[in-house]
Amino acid sequence: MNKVEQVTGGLNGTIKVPGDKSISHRAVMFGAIAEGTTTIEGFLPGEDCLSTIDCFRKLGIQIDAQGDKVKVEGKGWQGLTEPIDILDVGNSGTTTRLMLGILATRPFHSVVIGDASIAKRPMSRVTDPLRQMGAEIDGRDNGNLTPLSVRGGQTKGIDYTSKVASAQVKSSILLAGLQSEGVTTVTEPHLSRDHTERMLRAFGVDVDVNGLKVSVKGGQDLTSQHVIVPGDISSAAFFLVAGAIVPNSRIVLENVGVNPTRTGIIDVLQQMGAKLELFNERVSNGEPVADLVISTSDLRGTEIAGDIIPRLIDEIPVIAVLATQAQGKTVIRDAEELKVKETNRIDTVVSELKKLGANIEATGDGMIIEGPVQLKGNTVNSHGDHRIGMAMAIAGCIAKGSVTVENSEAIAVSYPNFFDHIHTLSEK
Ligand code: SPQ
Repeated sequence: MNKVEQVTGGLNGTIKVPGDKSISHRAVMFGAIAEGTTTIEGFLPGEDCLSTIDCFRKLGIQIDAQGDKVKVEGKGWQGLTEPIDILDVGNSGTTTRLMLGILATRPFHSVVIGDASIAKRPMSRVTDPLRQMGAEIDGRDNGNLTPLSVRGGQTKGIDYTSKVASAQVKSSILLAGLQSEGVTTVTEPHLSRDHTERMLRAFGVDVDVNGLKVSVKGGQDLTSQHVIVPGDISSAAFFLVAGAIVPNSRIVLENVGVNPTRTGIIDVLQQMGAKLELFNERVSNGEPVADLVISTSDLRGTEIAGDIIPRLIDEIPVIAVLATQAQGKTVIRDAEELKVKETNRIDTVVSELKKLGANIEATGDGMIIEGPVQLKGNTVNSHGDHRIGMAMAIAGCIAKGSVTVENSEAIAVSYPNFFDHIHTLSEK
């Protein structure tokens, strides 16, 4: 549980948000299947990425983790060995789905399990295509829900059209494709984050990208790398919103990843009239990076739908908080995917923000928020979802009175020092 008081003197100062979660997971997994020692700098030591490390240790890989520095002793694809223990992914959907793609081609048996939230999340979006490729996967609800048992082996390439824009689906199938016979192609309806494509190339893999189609040839090996992980824009998003809505604020966020498949939050803030600037734009290790500066802003409502949704899917809970402070209506559509995240994020955002007095309604594929509204203190619950917990804490910075966030421990999944950053910025 954590209590957040209304911030009256503004949020001011400079912070570095922790490493990107998506990139940290991939760096460990790709390092584990690569030949040689992969070193990672800027790794996110959050619970989700630590679950990935734990699973790959159980698969026989030696991994030395010291805070944000990690060393992975890869031994090539053949270096993964049958685990004697269950592979526990904790709360992490990325670990589950990407690791299933790797396990699909390994000639041994393994069992994948996670927490109560993972047990509700749909896995058939990856287990169906992986089975079509030849992997034997079973589990509750005909292989849709954990615990899942996997017996990998000889797999064939697939030409797969995904119904959802999902980097986890795309990555899982591509990873299996790397050790399958022939070519594997994944086509998605809108572009999802492309960290897998970028990092596979850095590890020496040939990846062919043609619009929404990505292909890899089977029989490809990876070579170890030094990976530098930029700050996570999904974590920065909480302070971008806080800086825009808390009066008298100016926050500098250093070293944030600004990969165009992730920057929907920047587009929305600018569309809503926020004072946001990017400095020192550069490319680090194949990923665009910048320093961001946000100041208190007059905001107007907006419409968020279509192609932009996968570019800001994880930011919608905090965008809802932002919209409560904007003049007029904000409409979010085409975001059904929110229903299958750590919680049903349409329901949890709406129920928790209503407790603070927001004018917000759920729709079938998103939500409608009317602002501006003076939020009021109350007790809310993260429902075990890190992004809901952080969004509510940011709402607490502007609510009259104080906001108590129950189950705030969930925040450690992606942003272990989140509350320290709120305190640092409010003391300046
Ligand atoms: O890993 P997990 O639990 O799925 O985490 C979330 C998050 O909010 O941190 C989603 F709940 O991020 C996903 C993201 O929504 C991470 C991710 C990735 O690293 O590939 C891709 C997105 O999911 P998806 O299903 O759209 O591919």
